[in-house]
Amino acid sequence: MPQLAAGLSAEDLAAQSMPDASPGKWHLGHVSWFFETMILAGRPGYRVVDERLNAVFNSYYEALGERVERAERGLMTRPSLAEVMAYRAEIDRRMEAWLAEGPGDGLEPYLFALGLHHEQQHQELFLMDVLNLMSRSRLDPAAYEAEPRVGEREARLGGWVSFEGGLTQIGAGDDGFAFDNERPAHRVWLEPFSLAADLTTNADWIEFIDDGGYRRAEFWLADGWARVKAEAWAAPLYWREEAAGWSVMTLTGRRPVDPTAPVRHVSFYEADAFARWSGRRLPTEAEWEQAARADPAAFSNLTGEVWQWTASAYAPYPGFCPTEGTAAEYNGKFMANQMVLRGGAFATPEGHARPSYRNFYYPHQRWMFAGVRLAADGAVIEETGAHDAFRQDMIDGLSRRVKALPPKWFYDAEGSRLFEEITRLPEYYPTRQEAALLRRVAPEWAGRFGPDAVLVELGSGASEKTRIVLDAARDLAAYVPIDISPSALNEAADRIRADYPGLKVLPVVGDFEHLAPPPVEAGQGRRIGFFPGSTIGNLTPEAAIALLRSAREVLGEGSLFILGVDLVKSPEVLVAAYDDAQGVTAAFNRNLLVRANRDLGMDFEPEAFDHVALWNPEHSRMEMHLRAMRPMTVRLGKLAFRFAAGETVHTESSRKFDEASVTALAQAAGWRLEAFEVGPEPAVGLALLVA
Ligand code: SAH
Ligand code: AVI
Repeated sequence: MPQLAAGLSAEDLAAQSMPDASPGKWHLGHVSWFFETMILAGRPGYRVVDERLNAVFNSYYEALGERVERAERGLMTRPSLAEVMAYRAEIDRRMEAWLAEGPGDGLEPYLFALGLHHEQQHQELFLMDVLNLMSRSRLDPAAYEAEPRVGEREARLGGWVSFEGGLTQIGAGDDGFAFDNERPAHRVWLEPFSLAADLTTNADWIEFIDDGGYRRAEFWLADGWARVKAEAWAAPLYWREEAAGWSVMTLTGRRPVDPTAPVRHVSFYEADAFARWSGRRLPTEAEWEQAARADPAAFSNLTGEVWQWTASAYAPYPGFCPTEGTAAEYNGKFMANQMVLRGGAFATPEGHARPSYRNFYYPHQRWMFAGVRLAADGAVIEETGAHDAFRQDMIDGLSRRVKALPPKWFYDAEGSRLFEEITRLPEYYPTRQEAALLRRVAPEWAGRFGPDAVLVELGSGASEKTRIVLDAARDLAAYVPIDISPSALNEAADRIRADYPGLKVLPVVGDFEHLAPPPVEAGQGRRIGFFPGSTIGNLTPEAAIALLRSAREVLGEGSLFILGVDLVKSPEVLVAAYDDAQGVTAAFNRNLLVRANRDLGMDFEPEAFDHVALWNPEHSRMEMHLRAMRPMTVRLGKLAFRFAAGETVHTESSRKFDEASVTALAQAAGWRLEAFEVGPEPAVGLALLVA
């Protein structure tokens, strides 16, 4: 294992040699060599195209003599690409002649199918290796304009899928192609188990990181922990922490980490540690296969996103019999010290994967498109809650090691009313300060809107500050307030209609993290996004980038965006603003539990939770928590969630910005920062962004 030399960053380490990857032209030559060696060379009197290429394109077949070591393939200056392509063309010609003659009997038809499936495996390896190569360049080059992928990502379903277990059969039957390692089909006994309907996401992974996942030995296998330390692992491969949040190297270049996307490029050790941190485990390969056969529709992205690590060591099935001849070395000789992955990745060629497919890698390897689907013993829940996002978020949030709920659930009618009360508190400066600053900048900024503009407001609430913009932009064609709280939205829309009779008011109840284009009645005028109140600070940095990115796409080229942000200031001022003397913020916080009791039939005792407001300097954010005063158990249907005395549920983060972090955020989302205005103390900022 490499030692971490003093002064060597994780990135420097990543730039060190990569013994597992090969150049693209090696893959091109090797897959044709495979047909020549496995099929053509077996024919009597066959003369190979070029003896010298055998050693170059032999991957790992000891029976075939000398070869270039894998770690040395990167030094492959010759044969040139043209020579490799000429070799491929010659093998294609010979294989076509072979096909025209008709494959012989015996093993030949199987070896031909094996050659095709082998080539498909290398199509994926090619992309893994290209990405690794690109990741080593300081220029973050994009290998492709759009990600080469087999299909669209499937939407999240939520929840767990439970299975009774019992006696079942896994492995490939006699029909159709399968690799030797998938056979023979055989019986296994399974205890009751559940599998997550969805893959583990980047958001889940960031929580693991934020909770010290890579710093706490208690989650790790000994070998994994040794890797963490020796190679300074702090995140999945290709991730980098920037001012605006995490970024990741992809086949389309370096991108902000998409919190909703399945995590990729994690090793078995990381997958296993994550599962332990989650209070769950990895599935065995038999559980995975049984679930995929029994109820594929109950899962999202079983294949087509990432290979999923299992807890199963890669070992022969009972009765395993390697393919005869040279191909005996294909799979069987790797059956020690590796772990099985199931599923298939976005880069796996169509039709290549199947439920019995056994992919395998060493537990420390990370350059594959590998991720996680969690498993658990027994039944986790009886029904999935795809229809009920609040319920799903409650289950997800209370199941975490560090309990957390998304702040958007604060805003039922009472929550929206309490927020309005907060805006009038002496300690809560942001609303007053922002309104004053907006009065100062609105006339000039509104002058840039042009005729028939459409004002699209995110998280509009009572639409009070909106009036300042409406007063400054008298020729607006339409106002589209978007809010998750129907009561606040509709009451505000009625008041605006009454006070601005000429204006089309088109309210949309919805989640601004899933933005839809404005209603057609709004017309085609320039879109002006308006996102005041520092509500953007309630999102994680990654989600904030994703939101601004999608806003840019939905509002279109030439649009403007007015973004309100609260600025970093002294912790005393901040804490007072989130822990007011009258206890209104505490009531706002506890109302989340009142709402859960009413909407989900839960049995929280809101008064048994303390309101906690604290400044987190590491993440530059105010945090609100609800802290259990004593041990308690709360129920959601048949599910029970335990709180230790003093344990908290993290209910909200309010990130505080400065000009640099706002600039980085805007840039990461593809906007240009046209202006940034700061008001008097306690200061908030307003940014004008241009698409
Ligand atoms: N813009 C107002 C209100 C801010 S309070 C102001 O500056 O004073 C935050 C508002 O965003 C609330 O009205 C809440 O209902 C809404 N909200 C929070 N999360 C949301 C989400 N994910 N989608 C849509 N609206 C949301
Ligand atoms: C809506 N949002 C920006 C408010 C904030 O300051 O984060 C919500 C709030 N939470 C406590 N007080 C106000």
